[in-house]
Amino acid sequence: MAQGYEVWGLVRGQANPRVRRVRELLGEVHLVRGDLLDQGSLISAVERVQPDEVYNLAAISYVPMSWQQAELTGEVTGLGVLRVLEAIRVCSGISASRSPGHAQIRFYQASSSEMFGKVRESPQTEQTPFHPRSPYGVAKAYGHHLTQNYRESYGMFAVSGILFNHESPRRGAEFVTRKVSLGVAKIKLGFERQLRLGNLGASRDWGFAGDYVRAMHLMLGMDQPSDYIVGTGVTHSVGDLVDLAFGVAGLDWRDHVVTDAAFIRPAEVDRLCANPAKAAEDRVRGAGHDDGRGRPGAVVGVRRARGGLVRLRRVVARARVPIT
Ligand code: F7E
Repeated sequence: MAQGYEVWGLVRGQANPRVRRVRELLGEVHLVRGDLLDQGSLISAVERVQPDEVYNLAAISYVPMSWQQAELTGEVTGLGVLRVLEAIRVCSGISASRSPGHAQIRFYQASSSEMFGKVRESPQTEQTPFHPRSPYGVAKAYGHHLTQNYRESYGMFAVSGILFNHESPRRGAEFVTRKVSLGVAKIKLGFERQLRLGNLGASRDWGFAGDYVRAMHLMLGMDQPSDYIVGTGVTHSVGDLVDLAFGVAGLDWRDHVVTDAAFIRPAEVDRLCANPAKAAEDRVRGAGHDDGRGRPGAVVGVRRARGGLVRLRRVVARARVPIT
């Protein structure tokens, strides 16, 4: 919005209690109704907003949930991508015989390092084959390939950003970074004695969400559509994170952390590490840190200036993504 964008967020459900929180946090964001499970509602949303860019960040994004609700994960995280792409295609009048014109809607798909799963090589590049380890990773791989397919089939400006873990103070408390930081605070303040965690041996390439949102925006501003890895190239274990967080509070994690089988996943992604060389080479990268207040929604659309004015519309669709 600071860049002159008009931002639209997609909200679903009747009397959705999260809408009030979005309004409190992001009062200038316009809201439009729609659901990734409902093709017609997405067509209506795109028709109403007339976005220049659409960013699909919507997903059931908590990986353990994807084993509990595998079908729903496939519907939202996988087929939801198809429905957004179809809404754009239909509203733009694109068909096998009619390519998009010059002022086409640009589409960003939030793909995930979880697609690499049981990694074939390290660090991972845009060429590394996928071996997803969860229904979430499988659904994301579908969305990634579909985005490429719509680009190749219809000439759409559709790009897939393969983002490694990205964190901020707004991250949900169920994800390990916030679970650890909040857990340490509660123990330090005497509210809790223990922190129950799963696999401390897993390693992730953690980056800052604010930077990665800038990278998404830059991707849609490229001359040609292309897919990019976004990550730091530095990996740490969950154990390292725990050790550091307790250390900052002057505590020894061994006195408080308990391994709980409930948080061990049926199949784990052991170690992820990005090779973001292509993004760096093409200058697709976030430009420094922000204050952490900017919260990505689920679908973002950008509209370029016409008649000298920069006007940006951004559709933020949330499908079962907790707003905290
Ligand atoms: O787990 C381990 C866990 O839930 C990180 C999502 O945004 O990033 C995120 O997926 C690691 C895993 O994130 C606990 O087993 C240990 O190895 O914070 P997480 P994630 O699964 O890596 C990717 C890129 C996405 O696309 C996803 O949408 O930490 N771990 N003990 C634990 N994880 C959790 N949540 N809770 C624990 O107690």
